[in-house]
Amino acid sequence: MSERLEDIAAAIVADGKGLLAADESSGTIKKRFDVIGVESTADNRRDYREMMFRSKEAMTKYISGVILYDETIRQNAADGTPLVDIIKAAGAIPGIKVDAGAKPLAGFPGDTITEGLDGLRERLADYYKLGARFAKWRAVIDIDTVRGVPSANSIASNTHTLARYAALCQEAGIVPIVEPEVLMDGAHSIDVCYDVSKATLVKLYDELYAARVVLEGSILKPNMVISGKKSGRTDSPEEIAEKTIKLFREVVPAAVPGIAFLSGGQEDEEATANLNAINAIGPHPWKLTFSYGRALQAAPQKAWSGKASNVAAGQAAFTHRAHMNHLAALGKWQPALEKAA
Ligand code: 5MM
Repeated sequence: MSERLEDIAAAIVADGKGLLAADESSGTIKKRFDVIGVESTADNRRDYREMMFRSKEAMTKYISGVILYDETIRQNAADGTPLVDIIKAAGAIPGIKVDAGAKPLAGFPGDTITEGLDGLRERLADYYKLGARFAKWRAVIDIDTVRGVPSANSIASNTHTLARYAALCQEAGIVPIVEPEVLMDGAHSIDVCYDVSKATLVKLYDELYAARVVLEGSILKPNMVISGKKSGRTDSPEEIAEKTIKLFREVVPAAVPGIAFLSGGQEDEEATANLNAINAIGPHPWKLTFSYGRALQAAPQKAWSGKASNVAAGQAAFTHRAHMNHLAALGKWQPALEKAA
């Protein structure tokens, strides 16, 4: 594989391929395992992730790269093979989450700031040696119109931090995945989501330019433009696609090679249907694909449920979701394909 940032970024968003976000921190993976009644031990976390990374069809045909957590990038499979080597053997690219999580933003109740810049240059050099060729940093922008959340200071601080992270990544030969997640947890309308996402992305690209980040060697990982979960409204895939693409055409430079969406709490099929609708109204100046965590993993987690005897079922569930999202990334998915499976 070429080591040019532009080539790594292009490989991440190769036609019909997307990212598996398997970078749950210890607290998050424990929550996921609690749901399926599995204890969150290092071995169980390894077994679960090894199951996905050894899903040959998914990893060779549909998944371009995997976002790992610090523990996972250093872990070996049960037979002693580094997990990173299993990912690379499938032709996928190992990546790493480098942020230290979102913390309350002092002076701005309800807003958060993502931490993790201290020592990042040294950590990136270490992760490069461990095989990572891309990284991810997630900024969290909540919406609560009653409380005035997000504040302008939250958007400014988070986008500035994302730009500093992205510049450090590129200095280290690592492609930055830039993730400003506008949460879909609130009671807001799709139009409020549009406005907040637009304010965030306008500021983000200002900051990335100011930090001299080479856009051709970066990937955007955004939310879709969608109503808040507590709004009581379910938007059609067509409306989500139309508003999401309108926003991106206004604010995301064409120099950005790809946009890899987060799923943000959408149901599995919903995330696939929305991605498909977005691609169905192309062509677009950027590749539009998936970087899903929950929407790729909910089904395999349930099918596996911590039992070695369920590994094949877990792999089948993971492969199916990866396949459906592969088709959606090409605008070729149809609901009937879910039933057929
Ligand atoms: C897989 O979840 C990632 C890690 O979350 P924590 O740091 O909170 O443990 C998360 O960053 C994820 O990559 C993105 O939010 C996208 O995941 P979804 O589930 O929204 O597709």
